[in-house]
Amino acid sequence: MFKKILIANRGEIAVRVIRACHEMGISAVAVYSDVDRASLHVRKADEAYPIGAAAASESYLNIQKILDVASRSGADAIHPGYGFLSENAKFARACSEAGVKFIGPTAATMEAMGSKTRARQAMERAGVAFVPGTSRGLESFEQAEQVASRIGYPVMLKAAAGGGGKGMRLVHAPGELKSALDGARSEAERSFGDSEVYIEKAIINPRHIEMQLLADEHGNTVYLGERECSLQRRHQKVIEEAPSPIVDADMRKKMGEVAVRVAQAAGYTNAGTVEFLVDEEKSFYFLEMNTRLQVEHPVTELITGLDLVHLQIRIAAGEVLPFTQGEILIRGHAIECRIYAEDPDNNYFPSPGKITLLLAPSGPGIRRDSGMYEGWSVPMDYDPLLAKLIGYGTTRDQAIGRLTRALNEYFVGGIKTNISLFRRILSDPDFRTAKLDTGFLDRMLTRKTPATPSDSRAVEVAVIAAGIFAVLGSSSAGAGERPLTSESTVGKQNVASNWKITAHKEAMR
Ligand code: MV4
Repeated sequence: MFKKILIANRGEIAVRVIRACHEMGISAVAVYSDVDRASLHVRKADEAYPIGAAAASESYLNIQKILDVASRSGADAIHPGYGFLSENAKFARACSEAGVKFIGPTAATMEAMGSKTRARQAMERAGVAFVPGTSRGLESFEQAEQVASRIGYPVMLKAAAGGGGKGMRLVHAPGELKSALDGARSEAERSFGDSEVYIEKAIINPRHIEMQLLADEHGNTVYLGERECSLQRRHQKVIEEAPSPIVDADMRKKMGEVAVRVAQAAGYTNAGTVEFLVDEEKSFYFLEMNTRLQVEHPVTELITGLDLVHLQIRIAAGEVLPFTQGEILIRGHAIECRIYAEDPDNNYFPSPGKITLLLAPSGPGIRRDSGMYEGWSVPMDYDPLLAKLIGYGTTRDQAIGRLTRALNEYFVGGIKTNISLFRRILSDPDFRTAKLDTGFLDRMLTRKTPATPSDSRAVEVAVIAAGIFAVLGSSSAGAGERPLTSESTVGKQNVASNWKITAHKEAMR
């Protein structure tokens, strides 16, 4: 087993992996950019090394600097987290050449799955259904016209090197095809340096359901159940849940066995996810494979009782999977909210700055994977994901109830967050009856609702009012409560103080 693991990432996922290392008695090495010097993952690591300026290309994407730290620290393995270098075949190869174990699949597997057309060709060989269309790039406009009329409009043009919706064009009629193809090609070239574009039948209002996989290095591959990831805004997941409300045991078995076939066809090892599009008839089609641990892995952990990061580390250390498919049981329901430093009243623009007050939820059925702490300043240089709040229950309704209760306990002062968005989603009738598809969030956000100040503003007003009441309204300050003094005025949020939190609790009752 490894003695020391370098975590080549930052934020909540770096904290998450460090925790797994410590639970396994493994020393954790952090790397950090200049703006991350005081961040939580640096505080929790056993060793921490500066690797450069804030720009990811100077730090978290810099293969040489990360490998230098691996060698200086004597790390046996590297966990890449998600994003950054986690799906970079060049990095995986550089790790193995440096004699450091990359905790993830091989570079060859990453390359095979990294191109959407190469992945579709692998599916063709494995007999796996993918969305009707071509498994190779379009050679000409005439070929695009022929395939489009064969599969029928609307069609979707996609960049082979793309992902996350970039380089995608929905085409409703033949007259639009030429300009859409030219546009998709030039965007693909600009964004990915690869203009290859393929075509698929467009599935209207699909669900995005993904299957978690685990494969050891001895030929054992299992599926751990699916996640419903249809609630996305601009191709960014907002809420994920497991199991999917529309997948029954029979469909789960079918999708799981297909996903295992995909993994075996790709020679996959470690944790991976196969993404499907599911249409209204519940037919499912291979979309793409993700060769990394995903942000939303906690919902699968909660319903299976498995720790995916522990298992990733054990698999990378050469261990055999400690269970068979039949021993994997799914119990209960988990729903995850991605808490972002974004301003819901200003088009969800990032809202960096200092966290001056942090009241975090806990209690029955609540898990919080967080990378923030009170007094920390959220940098503007990276994805503004602050934490993931996961609610677990025996049923979906109980999970919703717990998550709602926890969101009402969550207060992050000093910056804006999207916490109010989740209160809206979880109380939406269509969400509560699981009428979900990839268009759900856009429909909900464009629906007119009475203009209400975002909750954080409302809470701030309540805190101020309660604070004034707490001082002026009561005859004497209670035990441990300091009277209002100049340096602790409420509302300015300059310092967290006992009576302010007391006032906040009053406001939150
Ligand atoms: C599609 C599709 C409909 N039909 N492909 C979006 C990003 C990438 N994961 C694939 N995506 C889609 N591909 C066909 N043939 C609809 C989407 C899509 C989507 C898919 C999953 C989750 C959210 C989405 C939001 C918009 C469009």
